[in-house]
Amino acid sequence: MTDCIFCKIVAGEIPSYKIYEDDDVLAFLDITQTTPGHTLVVPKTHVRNVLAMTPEQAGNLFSKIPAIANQLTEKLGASGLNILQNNEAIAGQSVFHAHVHLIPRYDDDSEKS
Ligand code: DGP
Repeated sequence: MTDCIFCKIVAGEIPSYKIYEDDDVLAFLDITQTTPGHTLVVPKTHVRNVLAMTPEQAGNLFSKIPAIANQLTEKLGASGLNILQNNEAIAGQSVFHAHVHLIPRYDDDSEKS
């Protein structure tokens, strides 16, 4: 999709700090860094959100989450991790290319979520 910021990140047209990449997904640091290591995992093929996904698209995305989440948690020394996923504006989605937030949690972080 020509006007999608995450499609541009996938294409390398906008820089990102890559955490993980394979044929189906790209994981990169979220620009907002809710906590250090806050990462977004996106499908390389444009799809609006989970509500618009086929089962195959969902499987290709969500099957990668445990390994990426474990890698982040271990490398950053986090004590846990939030997995968040917003669908449509009413639910907090601001970028309309499906993505999963991985938010590492630390014993001394100030996030209340
Ligand atoms: P959501 O609100 O669930 O749609 O989350 C969208 C996230 O995308 C938000 O946490 C900020 C992040 N974001 C928006 N633009 C960029 C960008 O250009 N680069 C990166 N790395 N993250 C972005």
